[in-house]
Amino acid sequence: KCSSRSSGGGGGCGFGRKKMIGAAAAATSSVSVDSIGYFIRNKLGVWCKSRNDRWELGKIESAVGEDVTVRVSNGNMITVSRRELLPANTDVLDGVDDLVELSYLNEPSVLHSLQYRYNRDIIYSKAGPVLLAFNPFKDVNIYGDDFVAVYKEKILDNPHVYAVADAAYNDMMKDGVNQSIIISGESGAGKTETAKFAMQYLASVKSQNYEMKSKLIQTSCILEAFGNAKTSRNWNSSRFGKLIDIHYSAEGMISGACIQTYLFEKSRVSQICRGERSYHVFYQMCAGAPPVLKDKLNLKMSSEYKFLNQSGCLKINGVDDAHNFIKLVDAFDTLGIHGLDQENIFELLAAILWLGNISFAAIDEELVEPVADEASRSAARLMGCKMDDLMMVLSTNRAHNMTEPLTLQQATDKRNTLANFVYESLFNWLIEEVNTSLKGNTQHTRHAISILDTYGFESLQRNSLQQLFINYADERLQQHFIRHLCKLEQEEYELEGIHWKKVEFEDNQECLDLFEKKPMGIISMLNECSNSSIATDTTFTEKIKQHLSYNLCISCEEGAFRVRHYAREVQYDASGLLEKDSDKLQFDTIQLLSSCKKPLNLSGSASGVMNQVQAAGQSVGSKFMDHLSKLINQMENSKQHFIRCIKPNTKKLPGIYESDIVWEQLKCSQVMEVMQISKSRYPLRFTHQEFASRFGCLLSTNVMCMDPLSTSVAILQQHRVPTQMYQVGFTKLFFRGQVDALENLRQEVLGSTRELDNRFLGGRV
Ligand code: AD9
Ligand code: MG
Repeated sequence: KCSSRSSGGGGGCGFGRKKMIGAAAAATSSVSVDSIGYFIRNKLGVWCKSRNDRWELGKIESAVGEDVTVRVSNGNMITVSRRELLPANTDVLDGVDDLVELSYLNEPSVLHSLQYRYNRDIIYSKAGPVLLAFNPFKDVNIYGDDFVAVYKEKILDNPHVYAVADAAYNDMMKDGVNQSIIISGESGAGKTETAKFAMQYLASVKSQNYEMKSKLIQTSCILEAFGNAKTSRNWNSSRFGKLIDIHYSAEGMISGACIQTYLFEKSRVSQICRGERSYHVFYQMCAGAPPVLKDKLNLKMSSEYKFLNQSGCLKINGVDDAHNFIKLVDAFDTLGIHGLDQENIFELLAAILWLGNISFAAIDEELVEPVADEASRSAARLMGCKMDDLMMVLSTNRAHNMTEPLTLQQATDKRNTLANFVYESLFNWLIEEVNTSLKGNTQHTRHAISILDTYGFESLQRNSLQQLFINYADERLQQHFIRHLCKLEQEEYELEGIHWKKVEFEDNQECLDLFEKKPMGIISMLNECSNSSIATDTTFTEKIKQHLSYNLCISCEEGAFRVRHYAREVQYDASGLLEKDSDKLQFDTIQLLSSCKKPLNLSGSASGVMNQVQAAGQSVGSKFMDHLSKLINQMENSKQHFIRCIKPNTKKLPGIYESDIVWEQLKCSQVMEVMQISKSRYPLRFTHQEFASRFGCLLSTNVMCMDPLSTSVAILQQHRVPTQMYQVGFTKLFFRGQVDALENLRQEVLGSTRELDNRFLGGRV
């Protein structure tokens, strides 16, 4: 029996597609002992693992005791324990659009279905309420104006990022509620590309104001030039998280937009790992600046700058930096950042490169001073400060009327901190400029659609503060994802006392407590230590050990600690954590920056880079925790659409599907659990009151005086709505699908052909 209550989904269940959709989640269990005979008689497919640990599809030939012999697709026989056998779906279900439609939601079935689609360049699939987006690593020709039109007109309704964007736009227009599209996935999985496609759709869904549309599209070019870089995992890795709000008027026209960024990786300016690059804009400028500008900036080739040549990687295959420089200048023009501002931006970038070339000469065994050469002269000139002041800052620490000479390490660190700071300030200033340009007409704004392009989980060889915060944010967003799609849904079923097959999922609250508890969580303790003059990285780890060892998600080692994140365990190096978290500039560096004339004020704009000098000093962690809470709050107050990007292989090549890599991503993002809950989901709900008053007209008059619950049940029984289609909760009725038959009857009874009352039905699915 395949009713919602029987929830077993074992081998004996029929295989008709429609019938099985009702079968609940537990269909992941192995082929039951009783059904082996059924599988043999009906030549049904099963999955078993071969010796090399790969899933093989086959048919059961015979079974003796615990052992089952299976003939796999290539004709070989494999003998496995019957407990290791999993039921396979019939071919009819190959490549279904929504994985929830599979009769069996087990690992090999899901992997097979996704591979079936991927091999045919069908990169999008639904996993219940989540869109899975596979990175094709090639052009799949499913984007652009023609495709926008096709999804707009609903000519196609297969899974696509355009379909998600379309749903968000329509829901906003219909329900008058803000929407958010939350894109997550590993580095290189395709989040930023997906965000751009969503934005492209949202900018074109109605014939929008041309100027605003092109500004919005061109924004990505600037953000990527300044905020993306080649890493070992992605040639165009975003080194910041971003949320783009697109504002709409009541008529659905774009009225403006606003970008928020977080956790920008400034250390990349002065330090890059082998094989990686710094921010694209440096290489673009060195390759593409016209001769006049080059002269003005005393600009050399990228290979001549230490900040760029330190990693042994200056070029990216297939990327034309010089051409991208032209595109960047075009984007600046489109967004209204021209002339003097552009020149000042390039002066600052060149100043940063020259800062990196400043070398130090020993003045005694330990101490050094900067060399007065082309590098220091160019850096001072381009920053608009006095050469002597720069030399002084890089040769001594001055505080409280004391002057201390510097060691090579101290001098290098100070120079790098200065370069990182100037670049980060420039990045923040640019975001403000872009936002000013996108501000549009706020008076007309009614609602917004936000697109979140998050940082993916990171576990590098050496993990420091940046990874700690990225992974904390990822942990928080994962909780949001799971809470929204699993926890709240099941809690409501439980509260309402309806019968469903409970799906267990891992809650990461314990790991979040580790970070968030006050005053004894990692972020609070970090904040306290980085503001203390006596705390060190060692005392910080001691403190963790002392106060957090009760938490099973953490363990401490010499100079490091390990956190068990929902995705993976990561070891964080404690050295330098406090300094990075305090993010303080030395007093004399601040003075130097304040004395800078021209470029740091970027044509005298009130929100010039210098304003950021004053803002520096607040602990990075505490700032970020506040920002993240606001971000999540904003999303919670909107209708959410989830997209999970998946990397099909680690080689970054098209046409390769590595099952273990895909499974790892599905498993750790808990997409399987979300699907299982969706399978037994009741998407349409009415309170008894709502249902009784809407459909009460379908009852014979003698039962009209009953309470709403009894009226509702009477309506359902009188009209013979199949019991597997609904459940009766304490305060609500839950339906598996639409109640079309009742709606049609209601229309007949009311003798009216008018359209369904959409407002009444809206928002309940
Ligand atoms: V990171 O966390 O910022 O390092 P993302 O953002 O997840 O990462 P990104 O969008 O940058 O990954 O995608 C990586 C590369 O995959 C892109 O540069 C494209 O070359 C490729 N890609 C991703 N999605 C698509 C697509 N839908 N079609 C074609 C794609 N290529
Ligand atoms: Mg990205």
